[in-house]
Amino acid sequence: MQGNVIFNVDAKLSTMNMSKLPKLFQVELDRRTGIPRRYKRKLVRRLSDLRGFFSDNKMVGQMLERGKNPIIYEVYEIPQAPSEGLFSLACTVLRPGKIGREYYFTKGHFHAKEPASEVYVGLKGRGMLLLQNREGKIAHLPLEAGNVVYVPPQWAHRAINTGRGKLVFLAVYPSSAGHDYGSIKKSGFAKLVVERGGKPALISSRSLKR
Ligand code: M6P
Ligand code: ZN
Repeated sequence: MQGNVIFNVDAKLSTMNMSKLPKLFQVELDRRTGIPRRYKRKLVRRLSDLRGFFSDNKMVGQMLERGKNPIIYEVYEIPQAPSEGLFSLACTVLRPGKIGREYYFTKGHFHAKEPASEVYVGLKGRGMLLLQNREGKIAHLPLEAGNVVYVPPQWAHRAINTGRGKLVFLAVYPSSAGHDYGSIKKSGFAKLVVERGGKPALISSRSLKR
């Protein structure tokens, strides 16, 4: 079948030599969970890793003291060497839940090396992406099964699970982008997403900070 080439090359992720250009690969996403069947690295973020991020610090402290340290999210990464023109992939599984009234979220980050865009593809569940630029301008967009969100350079981004099930999404970003968590940890996002009357609502972060 000339002119109709189908590639189906195994990822061989565990043996990938990061100093060379990546090989052709494809990877299947598990239909039920959305998780890639092959990945290089898995990150697990528990409540203790998000100390200082949720507005109700006191509740976080009390939970950890009682030995309650739930998994908030997991990231399944298929990284590439940090060279221009390469993309890394990451599938995040953000659990449903709240700390007080605030829904579970990812830490959120600016890219360390600007300008770097990112694309989020919603695979499962319901939630939103909260964005904030360096001038403090804030925006939010739905992030859910079946939609795609484009994150332009210089916007910090945080995923929030406002649904009852897991929120699963695939991110594609330049492998040299890096993560700047410090700016967000220091200043925080200007808005929080909380449950109000059974529905998600955005409120000013100053109104809940303890
Ligand atoms: C997405 C990508 C990753 C990121 C992950 C979790 O998959 O943006 O780069 O690591 O979400 O987000 P965070 O790093 O902010 O905790
Ligand atoms: Zn990013």
